[in-house]
Order: sequence, then C-alpha cells, then structure tokens
Amino acid sequence: MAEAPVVRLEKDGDIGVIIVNYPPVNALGPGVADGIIECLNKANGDPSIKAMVLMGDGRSFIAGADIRGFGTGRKRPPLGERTYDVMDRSPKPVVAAIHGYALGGGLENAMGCHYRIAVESAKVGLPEVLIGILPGGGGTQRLPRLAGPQVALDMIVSGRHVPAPEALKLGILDEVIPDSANLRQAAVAKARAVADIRPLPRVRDRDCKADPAIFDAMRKSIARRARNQKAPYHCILAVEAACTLPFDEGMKREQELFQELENADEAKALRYAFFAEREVAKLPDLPPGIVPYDFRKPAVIGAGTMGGGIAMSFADFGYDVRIMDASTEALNRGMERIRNNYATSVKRGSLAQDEMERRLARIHPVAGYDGIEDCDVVVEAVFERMDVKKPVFARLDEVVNKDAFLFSNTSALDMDELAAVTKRPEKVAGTHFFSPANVMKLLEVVRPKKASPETLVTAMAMGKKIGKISAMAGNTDGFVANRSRAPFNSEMVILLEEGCLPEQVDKVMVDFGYPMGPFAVGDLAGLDIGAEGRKRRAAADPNYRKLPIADKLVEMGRYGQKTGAGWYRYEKGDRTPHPDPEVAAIIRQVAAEMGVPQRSFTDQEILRRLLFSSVNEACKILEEGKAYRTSDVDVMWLHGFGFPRYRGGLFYWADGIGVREVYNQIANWHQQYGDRWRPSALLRQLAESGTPFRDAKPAPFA
Ligand code: 3H9
Repeated sequence: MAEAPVVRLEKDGDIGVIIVNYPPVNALGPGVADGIIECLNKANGDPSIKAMVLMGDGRSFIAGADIRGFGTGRKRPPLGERTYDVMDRSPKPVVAAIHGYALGGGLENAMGCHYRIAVESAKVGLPEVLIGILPGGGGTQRLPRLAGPQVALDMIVSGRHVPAPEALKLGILDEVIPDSANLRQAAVAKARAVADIRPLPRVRDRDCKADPAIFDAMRKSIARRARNQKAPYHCILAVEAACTLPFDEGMKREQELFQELENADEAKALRYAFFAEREVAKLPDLPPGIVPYDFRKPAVIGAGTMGGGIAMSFADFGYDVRIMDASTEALNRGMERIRNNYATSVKRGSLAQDEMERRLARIHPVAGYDGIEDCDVVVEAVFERMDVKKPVFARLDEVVNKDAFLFSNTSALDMDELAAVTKRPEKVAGTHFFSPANVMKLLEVVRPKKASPETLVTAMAMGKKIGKISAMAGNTDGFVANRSRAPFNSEMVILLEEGCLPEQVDKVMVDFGYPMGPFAVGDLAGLDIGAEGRKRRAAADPNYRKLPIADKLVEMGRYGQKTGAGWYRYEKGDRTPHPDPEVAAIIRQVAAEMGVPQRSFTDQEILRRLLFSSVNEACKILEEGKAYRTSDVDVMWLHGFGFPRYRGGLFYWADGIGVREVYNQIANWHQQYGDRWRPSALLRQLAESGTPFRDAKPAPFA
C-alpha cells in the first residue's frame, strides 16, 4: 500500500484545503515543505479553486522545523524558493487555520499566509532561541512587521508561547474562534470571504520602524541571563535588521545569522537538552500501554513551605487541591504564606490579581484527616523524618479511599520502608519536589520495589500535568539528583580547607553559567539544613567525610541569609553576599588545626573538582541501576540545580571533555585523596572502551 502523503490537497467547493500530516506534532520533516509548495502550485493552477487554507492534521498546526534535522547538513531551498516565498507570489489568498501549536517554522509559515485564524486554545511563538538558534524562516523579518518590533523582540528573545487570544490583540492573528467551533469550516468560510480581495495583504509589504534604543535596552535587560550565549543576541541583531533593511536584505541577514548559530556548541547542547527532556518521560522497563490514572481530587498533607508550594503547583494548573495540616495554626500560617507568594508574583507583574484570586480559591484548607477521605492522590509533605512520616502514612492508609495513590515528598528517606507501613504498597511512590516547589521544574519520582506500573506512570504523569519535568529515580539514599550532587557539596567545602575562599569558588561557578554560586545558594537555603543531613549520614556511616568548616559556621549560629551571616555576611534587609574576613579567618584556623597545607587553585581545577566528583557518583548510581540513562541525570541537573542549559547537563558537559580524561583525573585524585574519589566501575569501563557517557548502558533498574 502506498504511504499517505505528508501534505495533501483537498477541495472544499471552491477552496483548496492543504493539510499537513506529519505526526506527532507536524514538524517540518522531510517532504513537508516540498509538499506544501506542491499543493500551493497545484491549487494556484486549478481554475476551480479561488483561495486556499493551510492547516494541520492531528494535534497541531505545525510545531516548527524538524529539530532532528539540524546539524545534519540537511539541504534547504535557496532564499526566494521557500514555502513563504511561494505564498508571497501566490495570486490567490492563503488562510492559515491554527490549532494546537504554531511554533517556529509553523508560525513563520502562518505569517507567510495572507490571513490567520486560530482556535482559542492554540498557541503561537518563535521558540528557536531555546534551542540556540534564531527563527530562520523569515520570522525575525515578518513578526516585527506584523506585531511591531518591541513585541517581536520580546517574543523572539524569550521564545515564549503566546496564547491565541493574546496573539489576536498583538495583531499576529486576524480572528480567534471558540474551541468548540469547526476550525476547518471557519477557515474555509474566511477563505471564501477574502477570495476576491486584491491586492493581497502580504506581511512582507508592511512598514517596520523602531526606536533604535529598544535594541540596546533589550541587550541590557538580558545581560545576566544570556551570559555566555550567542543566540539571544543574534535574535536582537536580526530584528534590528528588519527595522533597518529592505525585506529581502533583512532575509539575507537573518540567514547569515542563522548559519552562525546552527552548528555552534550552544545550539548542539540545547538540542540535546530538548530531546533529553522528552526521553526522560519514557520508562522502558514497564509493560507498554499502561495508562496513568486521571486524578481529579489531589490533596497535600502538611502546610509547610514545601506543602504550600506543592499545593500552589496543583492550583496553578487548574486543579482544586486540598491542603491538610493537623494544627489549625500551621494551616493558617501555610495559607498566609501561599497568599504572600502569589502576592509577590502580582507585585512583580508576572501574575494578574484576578488570576491570583482564582488560584487561591482552588486551594482548600482542611484541618484534620476527615476532609480528605475521598481524595484520589495524596502528596505527603510533612517534616523530613521517618518517625514523623510513618504514622502519617499509616493514618492516610486507614483514612483515604482504598484506590488512592499515596506519594511522599521526601528528599532522601527509604521509600520501601515507608510503603511498608501501608496495606497498599503497590500504590505508594516518592515524589520529590525541589524548593521552591511551585517554581522548580524537576519532579523526581522515586520507585519503591512494590510500586505498580500504574502507580509509577501516574506519578510521572502527575508531574507533567502540573508543569513539572518528571524523572524516574531509584530508591537510594538521596535518590538520583541529591545523591549525585552530594559529593559536589562536600568537595566545595574541602576546597576551602586547602586554600580556596567561598567567593573564589562561587565566581568560577557563576562564570561557568550557574545563576548563583553554590556558597551563596547555601546561604539562601540555610546552612542548618545541610548540617542536619550531615549528622544523619555521619551517624549511619563511620567513614563519612566530615566537613569541620561548615559545622563550625553552624555552631556559631551563622545559618546564612536568615541570620545575616553564613558563608558571607549580609547587610540588614539586603540579600547581597559580601565576602567576610571572619569566614576567611575561620577557614585558616580550621585548616591549621587539621594540618592541611594551603595552596592556590586554577579556575579549571575548582570546576573539575566539583563537577567530576558528581560525575563519578552519578556513574555509581547508574551502575547500581538507580537511573535509566545518563541523559536523565542531565535533565535532573538542569531542572533541579540550575546547571546551565546551554552546556547540556552534567554528563553532556563531561563528554565534551572526554571520558578518558575524566577518568584519569578521578583516578589521580583517588591516589591523592583516598576513597572518596574511588572511580566508579562503570566509569572505568567506559574509559577503557572509549565509550562516551551518552552511550553508557546502565544496569537494569533496581
Ligand atoms: C524552527 O522551527 C526553525 C525555523 O525557524 C527555521 C528552520 C530552518 N522537531 O514535546 P512532546 C517530537 S526550530 C522534531 O512530548 P507535547 C518530540 O521529540 C523548531 N521533533 O509533546 C516527541 O517525540 P517522541 C521550533 C519534535 O505535546 C514528540 O514530538 N519549534 C519537534 O508535550 C512529542 O513532543 C520548537 O522548538 C520538532 N520541532 O509538546 C517546538 N517537536 O515522542 C518544539 C516535537 O519521539 N516542540 N517533537 O519523544 C515543543 O515545544 C513541544 O514538542 C510541543 C508539544 C509544545 C510542540
């Protein structure tokens, strides 16, 4: 049987309907652009057709160029012979009919059409910058002409998806119809209504003028977050060209700038991150076809900082959620904190007041277990101690509907042990949120031995439904994210013993691309929190490497920002960290007591000491079968710890150095420092066989 064409032309009376069918999202894969051109030519050559509609089958209009094709030397038609050029020359009007997504090349094609109509739930955008490139199909030249240079700059530099009603206001769309309406019918009617209008309205013919100051203002505003990156600045240059050059010259400039980016390291790393984020959702050892339970009645137990943030995440994504605490005071305090968090977003302008009220109204405080019996998914977020969590779980098991899933927001505790206090261990899993839970994207789903496949896919899907990126982790102390990060946390303090200062380490990591240095982050989170974890580990492991400098600061009451002093000192009411001579003196004193000789460090040594220690630990996690893939660890580092996205992730970055070099360095440090640097067996094996981390085969999930 012949394969269905990826683009087909149907006739709806006197209107030609061009339909793209390239599942799952109608990316512009092989044959799609050619197919559109062929159908346009056919329709233009058919005297019985007066106008055309361009639309997509399935979930979306067109989600953009096929990202898998980038960097593969794929051939593109020259300027002047692309889909939108054919539309520009078309003697008959073309109406884009948009549902789902019109992103990147999708929106660029829609802007090549003469009219654009969309359903209310559709989203449009030029997200190319998020994969390290710029819109290379005329987007940087047409969007400023359609929506104005300032709007175009904002959209192209941020890459954000714009909902259809907003796109209508911005002039990107001509018409928005309700979701319940028939899009094809409406688009065909529109095409018929405009069939005789001449001259045809072409976006390329519009004027484009801007105050030149907006470009420098944009460069300034992104200076911090776009550090070390090229794509956001190239996006600005391209929009600038739209405002200073004739259309065809602007297209040439866009093309040159695009070519400078496509194969740069930044774009390669960001493409890798894009696909790693999709891969992480796949659970290859579960039977196929398991459908996640479509929960409707979530509850969060514990109205502390984490519980409140988790409840907000549900409310932010449209769920009515109950939040329960044993004490009314704690519940009131929790609701107050939630209200304040939302109010801060309103003050910053990132949330509208009426939206804040809608979200707050979805969070229902409940004092006591009676109000949660009928819930279908419960996320427990009480104090992080087994003796506190166990009775809560036992009680939940008694009280809550027998079919409900019981999830625990723990960052390190043994989920098998916790599941064992219930009579439904198959319905128990860990859901480790990162702080602040309503902001951080990572959700680590922790897999206890008895959890059923349905429980695991439901926990993973729950994350996606509330805007998180879910990643599966084995039940090991610290799970995958925190366990792989733990050696970094130790190493940064050990570096101080040997002669570094917190500000020096922080500078190296900020230069590398982290938004904040790890010591400044420690002060923000509170140094007392880490001290608790160290005590627990030291009690469990006689060989645990103590961190006397960190312990000393905590002993002195230097808990970080909240006490005005930690690794840094802080002025009252100001969060700026200032290097503190007192800390330098403590470091010297403790190092002298320990008898550690002082020396100086290069930036590279600091960076590698921190990150290689984590690479080694992450390899141990993989060889124990506690994670599926190296790329899952990368996703966790991107979304749990703010690892710079344009560096791909921990393992992607390490592959850039080379597995042999990483291994040799770790083996050297093993000789020098002893057991904490013992190379992982998997790492040694990869180094010996010259296999990059991305091709590592972890042990089956245990
Ligand atoms: C561009 O357009 C450049 C132009 O300016 C000029 C060019 C010269 N390509 O995310 P999902 C796959 S750059 C290839 O889970 P959702 C994805 O890998 C592009 N594959 O679904 C996954 O595959 P699998 C600008 C793609 O509903 C499957 O589709 N556009 C592409 O959660 C489902 O994806 C973008 O950057 C693609 N473009 O979200 C948009 N898109 O099942 C990128 C998706 O094998 N895409 N796939 O794992 C997205 O943001 C989301 O996929 C979208 C749907 C919002 C569309």
